[in-house]
Amino acid sequence: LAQVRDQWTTRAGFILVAMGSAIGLGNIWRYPYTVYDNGGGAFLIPYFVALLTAGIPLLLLEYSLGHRYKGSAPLSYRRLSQKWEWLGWWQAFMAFFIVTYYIVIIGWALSYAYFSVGTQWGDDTNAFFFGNYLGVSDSFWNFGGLQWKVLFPVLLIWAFVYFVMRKQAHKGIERLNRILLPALIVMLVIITIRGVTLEGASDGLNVLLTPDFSALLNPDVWVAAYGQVFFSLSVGFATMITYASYLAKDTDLSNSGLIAGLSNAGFEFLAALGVFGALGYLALATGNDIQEVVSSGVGLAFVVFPQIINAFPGLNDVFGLLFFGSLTFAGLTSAVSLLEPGVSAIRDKFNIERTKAVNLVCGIAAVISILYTTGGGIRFLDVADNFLNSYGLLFGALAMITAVAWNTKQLENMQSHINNVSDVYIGAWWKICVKYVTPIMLLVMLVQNLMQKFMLEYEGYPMLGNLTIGWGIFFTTLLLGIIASRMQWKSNTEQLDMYRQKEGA
Ligand code: ALA
Repeated sequence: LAQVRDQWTTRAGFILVAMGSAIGLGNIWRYPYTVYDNGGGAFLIPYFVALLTAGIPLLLLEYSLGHRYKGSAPLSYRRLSQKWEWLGWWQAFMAFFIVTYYIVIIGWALSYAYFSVGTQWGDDTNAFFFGNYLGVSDSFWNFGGLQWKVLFPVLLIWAFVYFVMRKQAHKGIERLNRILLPALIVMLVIITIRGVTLEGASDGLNVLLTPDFSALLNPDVWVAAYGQVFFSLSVGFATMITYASYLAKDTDLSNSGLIAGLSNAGFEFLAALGVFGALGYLALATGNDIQEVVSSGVGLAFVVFPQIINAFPGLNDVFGLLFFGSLTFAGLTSAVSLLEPGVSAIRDKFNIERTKAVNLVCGIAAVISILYTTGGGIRFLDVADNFLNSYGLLFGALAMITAVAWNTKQLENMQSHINNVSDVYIGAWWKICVKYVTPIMLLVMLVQNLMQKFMLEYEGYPMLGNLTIGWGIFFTTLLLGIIASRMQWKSNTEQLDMYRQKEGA
């Protein structure tokens, strides 16, 4: 191809960006609540089963696709077989739509880092978040106008992200991760130590760690575990294919994958310990039961955490800054990893400069994200997030397995490719997981999810809202993927085909 591919400076640089992509908003507020809601300590069993049989194996599959075929997701799939190019586009479009709201949550975190100084949210943190800050409108279709308090930080985040993305990957994304990731890790460790040493922390930790084994019989718990592992490892977003394509030729893959996958799980667990320790403290300080103070998703970080900070025994501003600062940092390193698949795909296909591709991708994404800064924004965000995560990523992963293992039958070649370059030997377990275990689990989960949600209302939102926003985004990404794959390659297609013949695929 005419353009020189971006390349990470070293293998350590790659591990860093892979970890930065994985460790994100999912680790700090999504994981703690998901564990709590799905059987506490017992959730760790399905979580580790999902991590070892699906998360890490698929992570390695994505690494091997990107590294072997040296391309963005669409180019890598095309080199696997021309008929699968659409899948690369679909996954890249899903990452693109996810980042449009992901950035908005980072904007909230940035605002809250600022509000931490002098605990500006006051005593009623619920009214502050939904009322004063988000200005939530009264019904689903009422956009309620732009919320400048939300829009402003979101635009700041966009400006920063744009500045990082314009530079070549090793100068922009890699450097960002080199600075933010170590800082983030130190901040998370401090939060955890402080969280578990607070008075009453043990009550919170008991709730988190006491297993409810009956939860293991509940299929929803397994669905939640797989969903969490995929989102958290950034599997199914085309990110890891893209990142691995920027690796030098003989770089280890399996060891890097194990490091990234296991450390992500470790940080998830650390964050959960800190958060639950702090919840135990809040329960004690307010004289409530822990079940009463815990809250789900967005609420846990933006309603309950401010309460914890209010009740903090000294240095509350600092703890607030640490918590919301780490949320912002974790979000930023993941957000760039959600934008890169699109940028890389457009550059490969249309043979354009990085800056032009970045202008296009960031420009359109920024405009779409304005929708989520309106009074109705949080509901649209919730529906979009739910549909992309519960269906999009999982269907995408299933299609990826079908493409590699069943249709083109390249799994063995992928395994040899990994083993040729890596320190840790990947055995038959990997093929069994990718070819049989994961697709069966994914199918069961998807059927389960579809039966529950296809015709039902989600979270009591109007049917039309789910159909248009939820399913609308799902099918839009798919359709855009198919259209993009039908467009003419502006780069050297002959070279693409020659590659396939050489590989005998
Ligand atoms: N993997 C990223 C997260 O956990 C997307 O937030």
